[in-house]
Amino acid sequence: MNRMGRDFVSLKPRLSYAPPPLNGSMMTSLRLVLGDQLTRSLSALDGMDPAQDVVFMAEAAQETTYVPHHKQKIVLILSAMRHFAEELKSEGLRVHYVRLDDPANSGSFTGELARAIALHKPDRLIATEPGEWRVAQMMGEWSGQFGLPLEIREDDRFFCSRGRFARWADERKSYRMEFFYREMRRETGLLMQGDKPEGGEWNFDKENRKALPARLAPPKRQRFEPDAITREVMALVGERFAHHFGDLAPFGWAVTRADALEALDHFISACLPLYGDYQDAMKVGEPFLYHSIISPYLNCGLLTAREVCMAAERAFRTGHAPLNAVEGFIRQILGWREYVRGIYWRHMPDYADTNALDAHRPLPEFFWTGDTRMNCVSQVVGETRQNAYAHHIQRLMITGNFALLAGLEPRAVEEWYLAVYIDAFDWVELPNTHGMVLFADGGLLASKPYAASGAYINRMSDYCGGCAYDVKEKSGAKACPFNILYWHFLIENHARLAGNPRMAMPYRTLEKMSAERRAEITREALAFLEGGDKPQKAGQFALDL
Ligand code: DLZ
Ligand code: SF4
Repeated sequence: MNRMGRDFVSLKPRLSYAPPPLNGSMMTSLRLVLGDQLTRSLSALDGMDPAQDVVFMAEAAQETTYVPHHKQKIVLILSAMRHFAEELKSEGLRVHYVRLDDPANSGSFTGELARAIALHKPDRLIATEPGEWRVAQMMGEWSGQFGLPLEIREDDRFFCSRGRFARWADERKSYRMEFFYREMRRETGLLMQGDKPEGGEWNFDKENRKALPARLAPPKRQRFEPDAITREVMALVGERFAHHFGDLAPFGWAVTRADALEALDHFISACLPLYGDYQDAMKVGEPFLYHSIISPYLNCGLLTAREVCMAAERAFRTGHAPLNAVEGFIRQILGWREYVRGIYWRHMPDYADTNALDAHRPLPEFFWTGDTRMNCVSQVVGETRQNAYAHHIQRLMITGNFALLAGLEPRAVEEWYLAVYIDAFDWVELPNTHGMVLFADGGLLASKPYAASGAYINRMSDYCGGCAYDVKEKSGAKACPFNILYWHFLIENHARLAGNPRMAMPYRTLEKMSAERRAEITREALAFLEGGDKPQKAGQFALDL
């Protein structure tokens, strides 16, 4: 569970069932492909010599357990890795692949690399820069440890290199996503008319906040039936990670590029046209609505950001989807996704250690069990357990908003997000949770905390109708906890936030409240935070973590 954790495994070579090395006098390169690098055009595979070179892939216990990943997340990554290795082999490439259940598997990248090096005796190692600071630290030691040159290539699956982002960030004091996004639009030409944005505006979000009409039925989502490889991985995960969070089955995620492309096609044809309108809506029993659900594929490499953005742009150009939807979708990928990656690499490792709002409460058990009387939280945790997925507004405005208002410890919240969501890798999860959700970076990433009372949740969802609490009540036993915690959050953080111009309005309202009302808020909030939310079925989904 340690972000900075190193592995101290033995580097002694052991036997492996990987193919034996071929004899030859030319240079042999061992080419590393990590579990989130499953892209055929990966820079580490560039210029591969099929006769000499060997691809290295390892299922590593250290990676599957450093947070208690959702079972479906482990299945997706391991099954996608196995399928990717098979595809490389069918091209005639040599792949050194270590399975998790190989008795000789040492459990770490470093240990498995040592075994592969002993077997294949490469002249050099070639890698693509990893997605995680923790793994980058590990990688930084390999050349010295193994006495071999290690070439680390840029991850050109991203639009913006780390160096490019640093140059952009160096030029300004505060860096807001919106300006970064405009530069990326200009650089890529996506949704541009010459040097002007398509439709005359950069951002159409004002058209994107509609409440979902009660009778609108979102498209049914595709499921991909597990094949023999996936079923084998599911059996392994069921046995080895039974205590991890989340349902193992039904598992319907794509694990191959071909199926991921089909999922992308389905999104573009059936969902994208209404994606913008209902982007922020939430509905009981509709975990996916019009969302793309392609982030797991983008983040492990089955799809590339370029092809996804181009497919969306094509839908606009052919008149299939409106500009507000296409622009909103492209902004998520070309803007937000690239921006958070830039922030991550620019500010790690110190970024993870900040705690600007001095939040220290432990994560409540209901984040794992869903056993709370707050219907909104219970719905989102339940869907997360079932699907390893919740859409952005559920993550931001339900579980995230609760974590922010309740002052939960950033590290605990971050580990939760990293563990439970199928698309969560450190580079994307950390800035989203630490900066956007929790404001723990003090405003580096977001200009204000995304704090909201029950009224927002009621406006954007149908959760409140089925809740034990009353969203209209502001105090007393029935009052919606978000209403009480919202004002308590503002009171507690007065010194830190009252000066923020974007918080001026709520602070003006707070200042008009009587001292008695404020004292009541504090009393009720503390009573709630100290166990006032009486669970209905305590321990039903208790986990052994
Ligand atoms: C998240 C993950 C999991 C669960 N398992 C593996 C694995 O067995 N082998 C692997 O190469 N990568 C895995 N990953 C992804 C890594 O933890 C890590 O996020 C990436 O390698 C990025 O540095
Ligand atoms: Fe959530 Fe409050 Fe609505 Fe209940 S009343 S669902 S706790 S916002």
